[in-house]
Amino acid sequence: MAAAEPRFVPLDFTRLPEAEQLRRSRAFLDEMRRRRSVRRFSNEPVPVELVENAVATAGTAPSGAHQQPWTFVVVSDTELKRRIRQAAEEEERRSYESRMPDEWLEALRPLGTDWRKAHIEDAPFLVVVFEQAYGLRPDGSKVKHYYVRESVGIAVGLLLASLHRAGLATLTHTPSPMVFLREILGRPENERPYVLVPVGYPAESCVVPDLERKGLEEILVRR
Ligand code: IYR
Repeated sequence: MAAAEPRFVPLDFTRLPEAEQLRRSRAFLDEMRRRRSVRRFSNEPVPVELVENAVATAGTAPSGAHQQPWTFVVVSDTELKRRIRQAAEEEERRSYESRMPDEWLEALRPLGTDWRKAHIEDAPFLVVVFEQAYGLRPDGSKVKHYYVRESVGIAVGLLLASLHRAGLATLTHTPSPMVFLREILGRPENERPYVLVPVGYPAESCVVPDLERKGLEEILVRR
């Protein structure tokens, strides 16, 4: 089959005055500095459009060869959440009790995590992100995908930023191994679980680890 000729259209770009650029840039930085990973959620409901808009925002991410190799499963069903929590806790219990080496447990100590994952049931929504290791044509043949992990990682960054900007709390949770998510959520074999993101409001009792972020001078190199 002959490939179609590439088509180009004018870029939709708005040039901003510098003062406005700085205002927006500083406001976004201030906002993102307040983002924290939350492990204690209330069960207060969340407007579903906030989550769907965040998924749509994630879908604007750049991706290898523009293949958009991602699927976002938004889970609100109580029974599904219960099953996911149970499976995650089974794996996590084994990990914490015997699979994770001491060095890893030691690295996690400041975060205060353990195998219990109540947040999976408490949060009103779970966004389970899948990477499409390859594409599937309608006839079942495979399409090679490029830079899948990088593309999905960028999309998840945008998802988290959107949810935070909408006044919601999130956690990036990667129960390990997490193939059970494909089974419970009935996803096809080309999709691999990438991350599980509980979304909601923090519980009244929510505390977070007393962490500091690296300063700009530690992460930025000027040449
Ligand atoms: N998946 C486990 C362990 C864990 C690992 C890392 I690296 C973290 O930053 C946090 C937790 C859990 O979710 O508890």
